[in-house]
Amino acid sequence: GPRQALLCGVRVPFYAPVIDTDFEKDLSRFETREDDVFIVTYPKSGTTWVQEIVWQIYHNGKVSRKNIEERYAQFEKSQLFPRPGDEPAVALSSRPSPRFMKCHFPYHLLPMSQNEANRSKYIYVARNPKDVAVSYFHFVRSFGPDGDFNGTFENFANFFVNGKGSYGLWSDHVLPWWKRRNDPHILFLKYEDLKKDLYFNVRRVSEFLNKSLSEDVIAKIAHQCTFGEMKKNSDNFSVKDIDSKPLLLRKGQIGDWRNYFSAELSKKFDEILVSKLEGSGLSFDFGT
Ligand code: PPS
Repeated sequence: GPRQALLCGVRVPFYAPVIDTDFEKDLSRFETREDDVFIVTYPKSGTTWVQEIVWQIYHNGKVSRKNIEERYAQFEKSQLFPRPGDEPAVALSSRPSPRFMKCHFPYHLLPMSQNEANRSKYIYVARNPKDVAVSYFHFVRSFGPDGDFNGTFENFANFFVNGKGSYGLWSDHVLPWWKRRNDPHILFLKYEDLKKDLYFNVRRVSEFLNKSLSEDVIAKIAHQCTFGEMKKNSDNFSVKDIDSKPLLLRKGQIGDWRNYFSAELSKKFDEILVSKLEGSGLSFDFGT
């Protein structure tokens, strides 16, 4: 089907639009609002986690029973980018404020107003690329028969490390966001930091969003957004129309890659991806 491509004889599902420079002209039609919140990531880096944290911050610690897909619009699926075939477009212009959106676009494809009066907020979440690859592998494997990835982890990892996915090379995605980390409308988070100190990071996110919360509410949110607590509401985090499996909450750990990577593959990731971070000040915890 149109959502698939062959790579080294392995079927690769392109369930999201491949990054295309044509998007840029469509993006200018999108009107940002000051109270828009974008959660931006390279896929499998902690999007859902931060979506849930932000939602609870806006709702004073109340846990929603709605699916995360109903609470957030995926920006790529908006009416700006007509998709061939199956998926209906999301009408963003008619959505009430504040609009909660998730997006996997690189920095240059995110709509950003030059005008402070309607400049949205962007929370970028990054995760070490080895764990991202493992998480992504499980994700693509769990698609229905139509989009099934039929390769091994090794196949997938090679496709990932060569930047063949829908969102390009991991380091090309992360670094431009990292460079803008001090812009007042951008907050740069790391998955591994959230894992290590969720309370501190929930407070950071709430301050960034100008939502002042009591220490109790921050502590409550930090507790409710642990992997185990979110897992209790798995149904809220399953992707509809793909499978009923809770694909968005799998293992939730730092360092699971060690169960999948050969020494050689790890070296390849270091040479092609991790080396690109040198001199940028950005580093990751790869777990033990
Ligand atoms: S997606 O499809 O891009 O939106 O996926 P995304 O949500 O970015 O990434 C999914 C991974 O994030 C893990 N996750 C969490 N880890 C720790 N704590 C919490 N609360 C949490 N919520 C989601 C999820 O388990 C996926 O990682 P893996 O390694 O596959 O478990």
